[in-house]
Amino acid sequence: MQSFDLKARLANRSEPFLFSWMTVPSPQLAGQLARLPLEGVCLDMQHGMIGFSDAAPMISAISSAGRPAIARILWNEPGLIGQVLDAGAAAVIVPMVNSKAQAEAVVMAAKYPPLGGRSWGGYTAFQTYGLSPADYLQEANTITQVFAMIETQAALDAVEEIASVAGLDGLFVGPSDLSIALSRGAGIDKTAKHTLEAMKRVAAATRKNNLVAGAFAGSADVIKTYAAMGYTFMAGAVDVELLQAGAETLMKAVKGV
Ligand code: 3PY
Ligand code: MG
Repeated sequence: MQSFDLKARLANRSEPFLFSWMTVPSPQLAGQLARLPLEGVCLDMQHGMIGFSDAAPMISAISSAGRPAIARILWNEPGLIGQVLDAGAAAVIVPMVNSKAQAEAVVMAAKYPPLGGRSWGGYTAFQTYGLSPADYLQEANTITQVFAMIETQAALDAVEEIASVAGLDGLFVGPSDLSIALSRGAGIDKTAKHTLEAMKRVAAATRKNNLVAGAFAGSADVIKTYAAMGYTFMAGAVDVELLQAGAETLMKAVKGV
């Protein structure tokens, strides 16, 4: 039986919800990260090395540790959305959602009627949430959180329309892709003026529609900057970067380098 209520937690916007970000396919590491003092674990199935057969036991390890498993899937494809939700993911983050129609397609795949048209068969999800199939059908639209990524010029241009799509739970900014797009390929800068201006617009669209404002942040400084703009659902620690930081801290303490 699941011990978290992600929707209720995200409704409390006084305290940001910070989660780690995994690129390495390992259920053991997923279980370890789920026990760190962050509130959830996201599997990056777009740019990490994690395929669905890796993700299924990772989602189970994270859920068993009492944390919500979040999946950033490979692309905006209905089959990929249903697959991770059926495996028990508590939230799905869908990359490159560039129009209202694309956001409607996300909801169609992720939510059961009357909001959408998700296909039935979440056998592992029933177990994860400790619900009978009949109860899962009633609860699923609430317990699974769906985020559309805003990370292109087209998405930014349409962000107010995207945010108005019924059934979306939040928007999630990909500041790397967004800053590349806004600078026409000149650079990646998660806190450049143009990036932050765009993110203010995204945050305003979430506020207007009572959606959760999410973003990939990465470091403490970036988290604080985004939190001050109203972002409350943020990725704060990438698995391989945590290892690197740990090794660097050790070497600095021992050898001063
Ligand atoms: C981006 O910043 O573009 C992302 O997709 C987050 O990793
Ligand atoms: Mg991206």
